[in-house]
Amino acid sequence: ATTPAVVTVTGAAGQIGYALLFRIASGQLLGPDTPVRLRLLEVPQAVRAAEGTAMELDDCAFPLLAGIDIFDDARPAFDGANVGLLVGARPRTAGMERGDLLSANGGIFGPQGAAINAGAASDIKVLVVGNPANTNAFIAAAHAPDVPAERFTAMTRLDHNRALAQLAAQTGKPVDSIRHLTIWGNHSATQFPDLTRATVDGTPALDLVDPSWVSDTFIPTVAKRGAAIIEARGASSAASAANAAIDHIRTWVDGTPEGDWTSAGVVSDGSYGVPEGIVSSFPVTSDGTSWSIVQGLELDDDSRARLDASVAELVDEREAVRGLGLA
Ligand code: NAX
Repeated sequence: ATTPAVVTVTGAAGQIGYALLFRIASGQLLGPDTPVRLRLLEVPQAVRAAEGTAMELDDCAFPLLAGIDIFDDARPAFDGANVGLLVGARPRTAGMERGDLLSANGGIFGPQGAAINAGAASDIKVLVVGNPANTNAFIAAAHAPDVPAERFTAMTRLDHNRALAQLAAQTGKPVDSIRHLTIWGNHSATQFPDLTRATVDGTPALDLVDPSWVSDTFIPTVAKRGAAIIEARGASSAASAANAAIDHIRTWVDGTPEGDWTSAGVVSDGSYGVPEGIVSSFPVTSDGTSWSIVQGLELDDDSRARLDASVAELVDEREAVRGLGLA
């Protein structure tokens, strides 16, 4: 039998956690041959709720679930972790200033980065879901000097999947006929969902849709989808976010299919003029171990301006985090 992989999930008692844990335990994260040991991290007041979820996980009798441990302290929670899904975060509440939001999240993601540095397995793969995801990943990476920065990623796969669904609906083609779609920049309303290189059944997407649909409908629909879900559902995206987290890790460990790429927030190496060290979404491929930023794409003036605007927001967040002494 294979040694179980250790998967640490923070915010385990939250709504994304509830949509995520059963899929991990059933084998959808690491495949049907890899047993999983779950480590759940919560704040003390939510540990009881996490215990309830653990009882339900037990009651599924998942053959691949090797055990569940629950923690309210990051150090033991990340001990030996092969995968870290950092979902729990401090949400922005009405009237909260950005500095307060970043401080609260610095207090979460700094210690979690340090815990990963101290005790995670040498092959640790980290996905930050909790918002502001890119900057939270930046903070965590800054507190883990011994872990290669490339192991810290932020989730833009939900934006990517939303973009696939919008383009598929508009062209009347299945989602799996689409290649080479990209989300650039921050996981926020400034993100740039880019169709300039996308193809649908091999035909350039821009030959199939109207330019005004791209700028007036497609880009804002994808960028503001989170708010539209809240408006309709009365709660933020949960199952679709959990699904995207599964997709992100699955692609990381299985590799991207030949002839396609996906989108992920990764630490910039300076590609496309994005300042080195910033966690930005890019077109990326995985070889099953690490992500690589797709090189050599030409950005037209409109694309350049959209990417620059989103990167400016990330630079501002980085400066604010540094100003607060959080990284
Ligand atoms: P919930 O409020 O339902 O759950 C969050 C959980 O995190 C709570 O149980 C809370 O107790 C826990 N938590 C808070 N601080 C913690 C800490 N220091 N250690 C461990 N656990 C802690 O939120 P949910 O809907 O599950 O969303 C979680 C996060 O995902 C939010 O930050 C949200 O903004 C973010 N999202 C990110 C998305 C993305 O595409 N990157 C999309 C979906 C989602 O909006």
